[in-house]
Amino acid sequence: MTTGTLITVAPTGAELAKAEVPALPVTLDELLLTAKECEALGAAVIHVHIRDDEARPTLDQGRLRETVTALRESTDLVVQLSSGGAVTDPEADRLAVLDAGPDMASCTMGTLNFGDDVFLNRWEFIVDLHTRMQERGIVPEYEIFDLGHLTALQRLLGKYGLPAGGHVHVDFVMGVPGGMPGTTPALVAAHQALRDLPEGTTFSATGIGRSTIPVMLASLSAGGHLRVGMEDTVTYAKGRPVESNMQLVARAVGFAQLAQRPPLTTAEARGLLGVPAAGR
Ligand code: KMH
Ligand code: ZN
Repeated sequence: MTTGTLITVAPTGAELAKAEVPALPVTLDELLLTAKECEALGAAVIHVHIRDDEARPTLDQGRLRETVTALRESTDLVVQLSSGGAVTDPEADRLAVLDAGPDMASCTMGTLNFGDDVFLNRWEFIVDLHTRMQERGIVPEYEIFDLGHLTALQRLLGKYGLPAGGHVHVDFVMGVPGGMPGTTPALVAAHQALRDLPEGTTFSATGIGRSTIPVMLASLSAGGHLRVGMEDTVTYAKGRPVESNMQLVARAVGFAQLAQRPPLTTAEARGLLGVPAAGR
């Protein structure tokens, strides 16, 4: 059954430089303002990467904890920390992200070329992430950059069981140089492959760069959900830089309403994903 649309905002990422993209939220204050405004527009989940005082990506434990606490105090958003970090982050630091106690964390389902870099996700590392999240009641979002990552997820769930919360949610990250393209046929192929996963598995999708709109439309028409944000897209239209994450969320909300699948509230999103209710 097709429901309303889960909208995730990914406001910062680890790849872009503040000097080149001044609208990128990098301080805690900028992140909180973005979070509150995106929630008011219709976002229900925030996918979080943080930066240090020089705006460089960091997995500093103190800052992660402070960020989770502050987001919980000022929003009802589902707080999803990135365990992907930056391509240079060591596995131990990426696993330690879970110590900050988020509602959710990302879990990338395989290694891939990532532009000129390599985004390393060894099988044993994936198993560690999945089982630690099970133990701690943290709900994973499985990041799928390529079709084979869904096969790896099928293997993971078969060997180690369902995630915390019992519901499987994946995110198709499309259009990364080295992963699947951000096209309708690729999304249809990924959607078809969900048949091999547990009944009721849900998906969202995001298209990097100029693939953002085709992926958004394809996902909505296939019954999927949406992730948008400056982590993935910094050009709004040809020759027009993105002004803010809110601009991207507002566009996604507009498309979702046109599709007659309006944004899910944060409470509805928690119900869908198996994340416990907000404590505020
Ligand atoms: N920054 C990328 C290397 C995730 O957040 O889990 C990994 C990434 C995926 O963004
Ligand atoms: Zn990310």
